[in-house]
Amino acid sequence: MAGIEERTFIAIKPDGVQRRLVGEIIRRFEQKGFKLVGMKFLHASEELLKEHYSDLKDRPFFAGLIDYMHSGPVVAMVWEGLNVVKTGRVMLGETDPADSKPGTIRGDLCMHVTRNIIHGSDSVESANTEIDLWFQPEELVSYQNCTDDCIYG
Ligand code: IDP
Ligand code: MG
Repeated sequence: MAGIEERTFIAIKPDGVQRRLVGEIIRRFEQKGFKLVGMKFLHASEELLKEHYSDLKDRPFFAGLIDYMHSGPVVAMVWEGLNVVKTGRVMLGETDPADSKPGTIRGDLCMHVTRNIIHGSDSVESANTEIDLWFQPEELVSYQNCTDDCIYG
């Protein structure tokens, strides 16, 4: 089906890892029906994080954001599926957990904008840039998902 190969970059931030929310977050993407095509656990360098958040470099919270993201390991993932960028953002909720509806990851699992546990790409273009930044091409696994007929018809 057209569009089912769209990809997004999702990262569980250091607070999500420390709070043992890795399984809960992965469960939500799996149960929705998205396909995992890349995943690694790493302590990201400040250089990588500054590049990842380069659009925000002039914001007053930028230094604190980099310190937070560098405070511990993260889980970096690539998920694939129909409208995964947009739907992924809906599943995350709003940037500020206080504005996020119940049922969303941020709405259910966190409290403050500086500790909002998860990153998700905001457009197909930024998803592709972020995937290229965080993953080598050979780290993305190509395989057939045998549930495609059940999920997409
Ligand atoms: P997003 O993560 O929902 O895409 P962005 O605006 O891209 O939100 O901001 C990136 C990250 O920067 C947020 O997830 C959050 O961790 C942090 N952030 C955004 N706005 C603020 C703020 O006003 N104060 C402190 N941290 C912020
Ligand atoms: Mg963003």
